[in-house]
Amino acid sequence: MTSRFFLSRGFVIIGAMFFSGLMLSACGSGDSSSDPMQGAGGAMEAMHGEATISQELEGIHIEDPWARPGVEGRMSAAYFLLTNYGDEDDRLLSAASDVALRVEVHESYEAEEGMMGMREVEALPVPAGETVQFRQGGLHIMFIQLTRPLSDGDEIALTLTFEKAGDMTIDVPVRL
Ligand SMILES: [Cu+2]
Repeated sequence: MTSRFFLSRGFVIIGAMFFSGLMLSACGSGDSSSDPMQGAGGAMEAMHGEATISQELEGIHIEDPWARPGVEGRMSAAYFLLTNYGDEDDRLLSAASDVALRVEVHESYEAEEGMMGMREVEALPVPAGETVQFRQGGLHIMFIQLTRPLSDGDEIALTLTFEKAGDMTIDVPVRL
């Protein structure tokens, strides 16, 4: 099952009424930069000046996880760097957390001029020896319908299920 969300800069005000500004910025549409990837990179640098957190299992290494604050009933997103130090290619099959009714692996993309969309990725390749970046304006873990508010300073548990490495539960700090 694939979810699709489309946002247009022209619809930002309407979108904000329904989904809140957090969802817009979670998916990179809030960025006024003409290049969403470049804009996201700059935001990441600004937000990642703190000490990094690393968690590892079966050759799968998660670095610097963080999630956006969010309002109960709305959306949020989580980001991290995912590296496969193992000898075999793997795939990220799903994500789960008790902080949201639905948790999906999403990618943002430019649907057409001025439009940003995001869609579910059902089996994300994580090739041996490579790092996959989850970041604003790109891949992200989408929390849909938060079961509780997420506030700066909270920590949430996120379980990632890999085809070969199996389940990996990581602690994800919530921060601005
Ligand atoms: Cu999303």
